[in-house]
Amino acid sequence: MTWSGARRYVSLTFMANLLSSYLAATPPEHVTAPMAAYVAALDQMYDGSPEVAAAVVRELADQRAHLKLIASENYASLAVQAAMGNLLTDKYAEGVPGHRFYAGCANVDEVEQRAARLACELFGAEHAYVQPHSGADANLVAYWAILALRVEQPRLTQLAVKSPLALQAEDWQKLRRELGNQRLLGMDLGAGGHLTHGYRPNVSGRMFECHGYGVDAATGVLDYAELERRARQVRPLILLAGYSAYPRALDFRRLRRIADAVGAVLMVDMAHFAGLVAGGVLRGDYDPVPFADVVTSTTHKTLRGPRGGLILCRKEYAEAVDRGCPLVLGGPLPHVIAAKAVAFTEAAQPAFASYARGIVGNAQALAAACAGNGLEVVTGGTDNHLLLLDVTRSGLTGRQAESALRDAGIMANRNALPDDRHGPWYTSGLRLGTPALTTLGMGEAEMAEVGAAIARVLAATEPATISRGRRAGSASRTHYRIDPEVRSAVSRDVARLLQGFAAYPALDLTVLQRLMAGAGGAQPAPA
Ligand code: DSN
Repeated sequence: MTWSGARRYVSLTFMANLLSSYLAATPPEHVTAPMAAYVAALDQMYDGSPEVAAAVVRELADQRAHLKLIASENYASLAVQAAMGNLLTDKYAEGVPGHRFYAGCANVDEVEQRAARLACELFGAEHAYVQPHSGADANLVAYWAILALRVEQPRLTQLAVKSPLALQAEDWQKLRRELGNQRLLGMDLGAGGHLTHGYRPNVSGRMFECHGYGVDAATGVLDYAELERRARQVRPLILLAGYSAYPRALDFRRLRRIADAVGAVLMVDMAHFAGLVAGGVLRGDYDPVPFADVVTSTTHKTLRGPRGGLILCRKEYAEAVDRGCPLVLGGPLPHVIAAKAVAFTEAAQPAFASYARGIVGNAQALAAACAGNGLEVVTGGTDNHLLLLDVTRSGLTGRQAESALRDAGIMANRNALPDDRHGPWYTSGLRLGTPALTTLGMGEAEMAEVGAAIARVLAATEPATISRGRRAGSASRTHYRIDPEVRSAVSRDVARLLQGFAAYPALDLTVLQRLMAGAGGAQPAPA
């Protein structure tokens, strides 16, 4: 850049000087590395976009002010965040370590190999692929890897060619139809499955002939005998296990037997409970890795790493899975892979095992507190990190319950229940998870308070009455009225509870807010 170019560049930046303000206002003995690093990062961010820097600080304030019970969320460590926010984002590295389509990948190779090795060690897996950008990507790569190995490869061998590129147009069309004509058997979305497990509006529901299995209508628990009957009837290529809203442990030995009985590939999506597997809570028959052919996961839920995906598989699937790019993915995200390596290192520590035990203990304590306060807990409890409440009795929809809780400082998400009469948008259920509160250090005593607070809010909330139109006079499924006194009292209780359990305690929110407010008038620096 020429001198005048540099001057022009500087003229477009905003000079907030957050770091120098922080250092000037803080006695040296009170300056901490996490605060200095965070303020310096915000300073850089502010130069690019003051609005984004401000949103980050507002988000911290928001996270500090609410009890986070969203089962799929957590608080990734500052080390994980720092590993994600750096120049590794610049690098293209399509391919796999040692075999890339771009020059200069030595450092990315090192990071990716480390992450994959750590993932194998953590889960006792034969092979790990750490490139998927998300759980949805991981599932798509896994599906296509299974299709490649089980459908495409035999056909290519039969036709004596090595690659689909060598096929005649007619054979290629035939193979494409064959690839698109396979059967997937996964848990119904309404029973707690995931939308990438064959839901029609998702690509998974379009590329397979999809069949679903549910839970027992009376108990809400998976009925393995019925699942086996379904599997024998459908004879799927893939039997898929895993969930995003099912509160019980799955018996993978039994699922393996069912898959073997019908010649299916057993694929498990452990996105929600990977941290419980890594922490040794779900072991033996409840650990999917020894039983499944392919296991997919996210890295940011109970596993507490960066937002991203992961695939573990048996050796025979390794080559197909490693072709995730170009199969599904483009270039990997080396900065996120670096953060996965940090997270896997953290998850291998003994402290993570006690964290995982704490998640489940807290979920069970929260379920007991909810039930003890008159709420209906689906299946009567939980074996994992989440529980489901049926809010029908309160006369509310899940949507109303979710909003009323948020008003009182409690963040959870609505969730459809099996055969939900309110459908997937309004729902009759609430999903509560304990990974985030456990990260904050809360224990069973706090769960008792949280359960009581939830019950109190729901008891003090009622649906509003629709005043106009076709449904005038009937109960709204969206609007509600919450007793303002209860709302204020619970908000106060939540604030008091959170005072002892701050998210990111190494960060001084008041200082960050003061620095941002001081920078509010920052102008583009004069050229
Ligand atoms: N959206 C995630 C969840 O909340 O379970 C799954 O993708």
